[in-house]
Amino acid sequence: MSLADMRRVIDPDTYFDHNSPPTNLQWAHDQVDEFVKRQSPDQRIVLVTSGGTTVPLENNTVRFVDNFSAGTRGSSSAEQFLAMGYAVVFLYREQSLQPFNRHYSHNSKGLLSYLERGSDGQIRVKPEWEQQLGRDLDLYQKFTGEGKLLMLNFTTLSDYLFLLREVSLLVASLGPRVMFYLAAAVSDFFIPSHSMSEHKIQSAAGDLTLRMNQVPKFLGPLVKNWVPLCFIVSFKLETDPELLGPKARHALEKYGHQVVIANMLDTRKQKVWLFTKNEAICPAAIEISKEDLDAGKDIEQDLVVELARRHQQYISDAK
Ligand code: PAZ
Repeated sequence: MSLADMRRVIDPDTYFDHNSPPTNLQWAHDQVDEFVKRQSPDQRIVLVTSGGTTVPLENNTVRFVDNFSAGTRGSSSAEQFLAMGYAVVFLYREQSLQPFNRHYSHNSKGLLSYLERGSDGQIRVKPEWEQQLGRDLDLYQKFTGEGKLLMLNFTTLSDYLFLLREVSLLVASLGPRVMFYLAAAVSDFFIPSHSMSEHKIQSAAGDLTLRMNQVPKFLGPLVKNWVPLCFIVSFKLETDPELLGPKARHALEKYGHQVVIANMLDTRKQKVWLFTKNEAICPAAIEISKEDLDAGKDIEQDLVVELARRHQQYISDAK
């Protein structure tokens, strides 16, 4: 393949011609279409993306590159958006944390530790878990039953990008009342399908050297072409504190969207900074104490309240 071909393949506009859509794309399209039609004309809607994308090393995938994200931010935020009256499309990595389920699915306890057999022989929830589990079950059933929570899952980078574009194009015409809350940890590098080994990479040849291409920057097309009227919140994660501010500012300047939320890997559950056009030098910080964190408070409660406030202002300004 020539260099020119390579460049064409990794251009955001042509990415979709060179990679296969996920098997749930049509299903997701129909679900989102129905979901949107069910909402009232002034309903605020948010697309929350959550969890990490995988990057396969083989077309018949045995091995893949993954990342750390558990989906805590996304699943907790989705609960908070629902509590604040939003309708939520939750685009999440398969087997990562999900709203209302998140307290039970991924801890060291395991499902069986929540259950016991009563004296009547029936299996039941242990009394100490009844209140919390009952509350989460009721909320989950309420929001799904009312058509306010729609969950779509992805695994690979490519699944994610196809689904993101699909949802975007379906909600674009709703304009300012739609928020994009892009908390998923999306890979920066991938191996294009045509450069990948077709079958399982064999070890007989010795060490493995990987060459990965840069993933095209999709925030550009998203902001400019797919959903130019929507309220867009992206996230920036770093491990080097010197880079966080400059990179968040750079993203804001380059894409011109509404908010970049900056967080450090180690402290992401306790502190985030909100960069906006008017707060590029002195971003607003949202922080919770270690005591609050240990007591089970999620920083997303405060974060989402603040974003919803800014979103409401954005909607009013657009009228
Ligand atoms: O999923 P999680 O709660 O473990 O982590 C959340 C996060 C750090 C992935 C999110 O806050 C974030 O920064 N997402 C964007 C990461 C990036 O820069 O690609």
